Amino acid sequence: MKNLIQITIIVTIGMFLHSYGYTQESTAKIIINDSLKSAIDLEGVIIIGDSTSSKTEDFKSVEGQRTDEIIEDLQGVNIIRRGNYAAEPTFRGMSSGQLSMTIDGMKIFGACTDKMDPVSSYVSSNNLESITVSSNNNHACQGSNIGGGFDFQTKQAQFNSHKEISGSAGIGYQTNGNGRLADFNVNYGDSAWALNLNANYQKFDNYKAGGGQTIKYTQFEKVNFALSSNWMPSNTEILKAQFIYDDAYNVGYPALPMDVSFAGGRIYSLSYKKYFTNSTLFLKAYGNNITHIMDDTKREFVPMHMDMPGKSDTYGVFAKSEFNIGERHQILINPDYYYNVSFADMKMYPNDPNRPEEPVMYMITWPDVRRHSGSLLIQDRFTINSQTELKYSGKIEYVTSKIFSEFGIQQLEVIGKDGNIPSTYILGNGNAVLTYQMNKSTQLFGQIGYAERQPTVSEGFGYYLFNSMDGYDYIGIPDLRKETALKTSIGFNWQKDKTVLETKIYHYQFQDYIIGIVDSTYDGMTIGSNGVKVYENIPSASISGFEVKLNTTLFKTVRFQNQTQFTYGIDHQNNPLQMIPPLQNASKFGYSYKQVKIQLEAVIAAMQNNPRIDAGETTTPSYGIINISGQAPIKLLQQSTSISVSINNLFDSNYWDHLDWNSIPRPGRSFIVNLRMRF
Ligand SMILES: [Cu+2]
Repeated sequence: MKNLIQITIIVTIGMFLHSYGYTQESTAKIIINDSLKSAIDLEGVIIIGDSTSSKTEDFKSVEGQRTDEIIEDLQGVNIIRRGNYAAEPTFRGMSSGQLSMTIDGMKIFGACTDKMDPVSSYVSSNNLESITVSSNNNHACQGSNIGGGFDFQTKQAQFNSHKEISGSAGIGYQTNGNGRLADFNVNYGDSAWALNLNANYQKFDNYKAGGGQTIKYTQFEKVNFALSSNWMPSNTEILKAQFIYDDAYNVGYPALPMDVSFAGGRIYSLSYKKYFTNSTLFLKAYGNNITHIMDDTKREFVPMHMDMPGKSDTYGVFAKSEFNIGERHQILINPDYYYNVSFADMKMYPNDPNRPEEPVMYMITWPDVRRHSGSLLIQDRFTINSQTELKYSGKIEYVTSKIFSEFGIQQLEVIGKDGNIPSTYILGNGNAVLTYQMNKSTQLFGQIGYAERQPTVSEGFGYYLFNSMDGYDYIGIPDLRKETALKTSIGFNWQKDKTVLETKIYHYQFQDYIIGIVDSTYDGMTIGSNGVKVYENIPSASISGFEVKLNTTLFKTVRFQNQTQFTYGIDHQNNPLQMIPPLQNASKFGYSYKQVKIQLEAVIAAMQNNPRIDAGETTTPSYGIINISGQAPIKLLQQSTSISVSINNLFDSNYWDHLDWNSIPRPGRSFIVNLRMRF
């Protein structure tokens, strides 16, 4: 009832405010994901079909927003929260192994057996240039997977910038959680050299949920530096070097039994691009080293203290060559190789005063799994006629993984598995998108694809990984079959003047869907666990849904955006799949006059009464929240300065999303103030 009243209030206020507020520009259809292009050519990458992209200027309505808050705004995207930091992005009810996540095309695999460190946690919001979310895994040189992927494009150093040295610095404060934020960016660019340094710092204490209850273990501290440098040795060549340094300390995870004392990422790359008359060649070599240390020393009532470090090292190289065959075919060839090492272990310290002789116990949870992957993608963008275009692609990937820890192999023998045999998969992926420009304002598209993925390191090799959502220890199986899916989507875009309407319907039909199934022949190892689940292939599953987005102008001065999304997922026995978001609607009203901007946002989520009970899910009530923000220029020290003030969760609602693990309430009302100076 309370929720119904709130929703009514939200809608009423929304209608009333038709005559005020706004900021969001229409979604960028063109992503200039290579900022250097402007120095040479102006043509961007055009995303065709079933994808969403967002440029920084579009989503950054509020200064000081965090990366996961930005991601959550994207169409088809929801986030899984286990705490206040590093939420895990999902796309249409698919997560982790079903999606690929890359930063500037680089493959990165988190080092946490509990998914506390999704790839997005290693990019800071002020270093983000754009995010592309695509249902077609082939477009952006990503790994084989089912659901598509996210690519996070970072800021690049700009040549010939309007000033040789330019940049910005900002500080912010958030009342709820005592959040302190600071960031800094400086760019140097002449005609041949460019350098960009970006820094970001955040520190939060525990936040309060709506109503005032303090949510313990929601604190975190994070620092991120990114350096990118570009050099143009000639008019047609660019050489880039990039380094990202990211450290997080003392990160609480209230939905899990453990926190993180340290999570660190070192991400580096070198790339080369050459423009020819009718083609381009791009080469990139990269590496990243991710360290993750979980501990429970800050928790009360720990029956057995544990140390759980993990690491993931990835090295890769890929090439992309684009060229034209005749007038109608634009070909992309993309060979790709990467190597990943994943290792995680745990030490358990018994502290039963009656049994002081109990020794420290040791276990390896990711047994030094070394994975090699090589793939080749070929794509043709075929212009059939002036109205119709067909983009089709095929990708083949060979991937092999082997355990290198003797101890890990012995552990598997205990449960009757031979860990000496490498697990090898040949993965085939194919995709076709047909777009038809019906008339000046209407574009239709239809997409069909077939996709295969290998099991993740946890699904294939995890050993007694505790899942605090359902309370089971999970065991991976090295000889799981690959998961496959047939996927289709259709939709249309309609655009006239400043109004854009985008609609999509999609369906994914899985075979050999990978999921944990209770196996009562094993006993749980974690104290208090419900038992053991083993990863298995179930015969089938499906996910379907729709997305609608409207962007328009009301009363000439107010920008209005409305996004609706719905996902429905079931397994072969018609039981609901886990982590499926309910119907959601988000509206934004924005008003801007000169440099003053005001925005009102209303988010409504329906109840989710279709939980997967055996995954530990419960029904989730509906909720509605309102956020308000405003930004204005001020004069300070003769510099261009702006101040922004926001109120998040205006009515202090006590709510949580269906995808928030163990129903931990999200933050209540919070005031945020941010001061930014540009030079
Ligand atoms: Cu972790």
